[in-house]
Amino acid sequence: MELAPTLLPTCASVKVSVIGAGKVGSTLTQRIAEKNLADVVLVDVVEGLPQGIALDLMAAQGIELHDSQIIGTNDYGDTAGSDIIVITAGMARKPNMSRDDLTLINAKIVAEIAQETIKHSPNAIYIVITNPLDVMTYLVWKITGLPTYRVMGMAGVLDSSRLQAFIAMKLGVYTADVSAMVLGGHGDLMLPLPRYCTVRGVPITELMDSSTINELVERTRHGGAEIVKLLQTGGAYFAPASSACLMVEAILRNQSRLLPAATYLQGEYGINDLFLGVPCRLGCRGVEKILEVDLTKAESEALQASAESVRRNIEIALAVLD
Ligand code: TXD
Repeated sequence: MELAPTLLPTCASVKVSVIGAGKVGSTLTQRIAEKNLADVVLVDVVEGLPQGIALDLMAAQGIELHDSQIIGTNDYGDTAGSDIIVITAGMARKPNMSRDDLTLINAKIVAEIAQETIKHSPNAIYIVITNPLDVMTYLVWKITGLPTYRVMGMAGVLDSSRLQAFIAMKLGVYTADVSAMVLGGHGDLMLPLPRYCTVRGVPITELMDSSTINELVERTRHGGAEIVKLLQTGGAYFAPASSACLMVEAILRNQSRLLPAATYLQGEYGINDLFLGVPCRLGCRGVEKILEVDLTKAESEALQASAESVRRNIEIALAVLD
């Protein structure tokens, strides 16, 4: 049968490659596909794993009613021409491990992935998820040589959504009515900002006493560890996948959303040459703007402490790669 020439300039669709077909990568693939955001290429070193997950997800396509194509592969050639590359590959925490304990092993994995993927998708926007997040994002930027606005890390959306959930649970209100903000590195020194948390515009400082707020702040700081301890066999992945999907959607749909992301700072908040979580405007070009909110002296000092801890770890990671 001869096909009529297409009226569209090309039949190519939007393509997102997810590297790492573990818990976060496979759940993110499901979210992207079921929201019909893009075709997804899922890559892993383990033979059969991404292929099996892709086949399983495709078998649900007729029920979930989406038309995203999902391909599982061990070959980076299949990622060619990706619009977005999400890196989730690497080791996850075990009980009693900090995110920083993953630096040595994950630096090598993430560096190799950055090298392989940029060859095939020089125009992609990168979203890094692997821990320690702020350090791995820096490595991806260094290795790919991309402009800073095209590389970002996902953590602030997750940390903020945890705080949002804890506030909603405590007050017994609808979660989406709560707006919460967490800045800083994705570690124990992260900086939840109760002054900027509201329920439909009402500051939570008017709805809860300070000891309750402190309790929620501490729970947020250790939100990841709380889940690791319960699961015993890995870390959180449903909310991390949802958080990454929100960022993918903001970029692909050019939504100009104000979201916290690990982004490259050049003097903003008095910090230089570091990726750290701050509020950004995300759109089709990547990080389109960094928003500088006023911080008190104590908040500013806490952000600096978080930055210094990330800086020390970047040095460790770069030393491993030398
Ligand atoms: O907020 C955040 N940024 C995070 C980060 C929230 C949750 C999880 N976070 C981190 O993501 C976590 O600490 C890990 O460093 C990563 C991935 O977590 P996940 O829970 O998905 O880990 P899994 O299930 O162990 O999956 C990791 C996969 C696994 O299938 C490996 O075979 C694969 O990574 N892997 C690789 N794929 C491709 N290439 C290489 N080299 C490779 N090495 C391992």
